[in-house]
Amino acid sequence: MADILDVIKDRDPQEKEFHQAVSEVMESVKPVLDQNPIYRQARIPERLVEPERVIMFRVPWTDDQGNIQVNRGFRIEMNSAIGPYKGGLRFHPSVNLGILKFLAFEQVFKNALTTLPMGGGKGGSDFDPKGKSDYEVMRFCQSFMSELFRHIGPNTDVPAGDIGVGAREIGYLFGMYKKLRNEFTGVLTGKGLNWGGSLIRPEATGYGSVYFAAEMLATRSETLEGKTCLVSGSGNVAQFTVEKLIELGASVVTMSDSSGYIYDESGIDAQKLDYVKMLKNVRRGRIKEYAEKYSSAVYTAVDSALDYNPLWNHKADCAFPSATQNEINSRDAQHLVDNGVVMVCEGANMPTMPEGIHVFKEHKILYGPGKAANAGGVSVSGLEMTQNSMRLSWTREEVDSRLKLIMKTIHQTCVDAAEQYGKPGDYEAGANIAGFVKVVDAMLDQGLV
Ligand code: NDP
Ligand code: 2IT
Repeated sequence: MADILDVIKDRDPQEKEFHQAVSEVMESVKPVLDQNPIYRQARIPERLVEPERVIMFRVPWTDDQGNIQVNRGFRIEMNSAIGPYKGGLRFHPSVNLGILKFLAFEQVFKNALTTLPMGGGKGGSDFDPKGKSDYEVMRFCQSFMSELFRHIGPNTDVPAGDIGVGAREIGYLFGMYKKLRNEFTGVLTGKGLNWGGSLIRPEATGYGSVYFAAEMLATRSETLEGKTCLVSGSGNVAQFTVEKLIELGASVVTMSDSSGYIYDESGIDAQKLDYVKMLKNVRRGRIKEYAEKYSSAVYTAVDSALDYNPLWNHKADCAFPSATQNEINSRDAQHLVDNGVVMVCEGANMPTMPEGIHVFKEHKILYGPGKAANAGGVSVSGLEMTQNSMRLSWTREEVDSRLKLIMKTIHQTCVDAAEQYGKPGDYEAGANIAGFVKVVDAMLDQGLV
């Protein structure tokens, strides 16, 4: 039987990020496949890498000048073995089929780790919300939903946010779905609090990532208190990662956007974080302005001539990549190690390149892979679905304590699976193995579908 990587590279040679994600998972689960021949006999690898369904569609809309614009919309329904397809929508000019397939593939295993009944999916568009007016974003979202609505539903496929899709976009998307279906249902998560959203959903990915980090540190009898932390990104995940780190007594010294990063030696405190939230969520400005407001901070613009990201080259104890995929290469990883970092916790999806992961493992860094560390977001999405089904809403404390318990359980699941397969302390192997076994056993139970 041909190696599964050769198969997908042959079939879709341009989907580099998808190859990377599949390669990482398949490498980890080799011992599982070797010890359980039934999985290969049932052609599980071949079935896993082929989405159950891919939807691609035209999204025409008009800009504020009255010009017609055309974008491409996608929804990848990857795997529904353990529940309805679930996963975010990304609006970013870099979006293509390969990127969404990588995200959908990761989502399948991540969702399996959450303990909740959710399959995996992902979608989005190459639409760039940057610089667009609210009305333009609304018209785009309405056009996007005017096709997507026929493929999704509260028991079929439940999208949410990701890069470029936050509360504003989810609102416009939900409004159009409701109008077209004449139904008020929990078809999207990340909804507004007064129309079906869950408390703690905005915070969940960042908080969950910090809870996971605390669990990893606890295995070495350490806490986050007093730790210096590097955070990348300044969007949803980064903001609430910083918020929880401040609460736990850590000192966060960096945040970034796609134009550059700020280094604030005196630490980003709660007041400065409020400014970042206003800057990013209300004014939709650039992180550079932080350094114009606070003299303790230095701004460094992205220099595309560099083969490393200087954000990762500061003295620190912990790193929380929370922007995007492949933001840490092997050189960045080496910089982190050289600067004394002992733990890397991935808020983003696949932020570390394979060579970077290799450096972390070589140096026995506590490395929390995205599909485990950032699973808090989709977990609280799952809790939002539960609350919608019951037509009630839980308190902040209730949701937060469930989130904490889920992150603790995911951590333990990773530890146990890694140990069982002879890789103690390897969270990457543990997450991939545990997620994989849960999904593929369900596939076997359900026959060849
Ligand atoms: P946001 O759109 O809120 O923020 C994204 C941040 O990352 C922005 O600061 C953005 O800068 C930066 N960024 C995006 N693309 C790039 C790029 N190509 N190069 C450099 N910086 C970039 O998204 P989220 O915070 O929701 O998502 C961040 C990461 O977390 C993603 O990998 C996402 O898949 C992952 N994630 C998100 C979850 C969620 O619940 N939202 C759940 C689990 C994972 P700029 O504004 O300049 O584009
Ligand atoms: O990558 C992710 O887990 C998300 N963007 C959140 C998905 C969700 O359905 O809440």
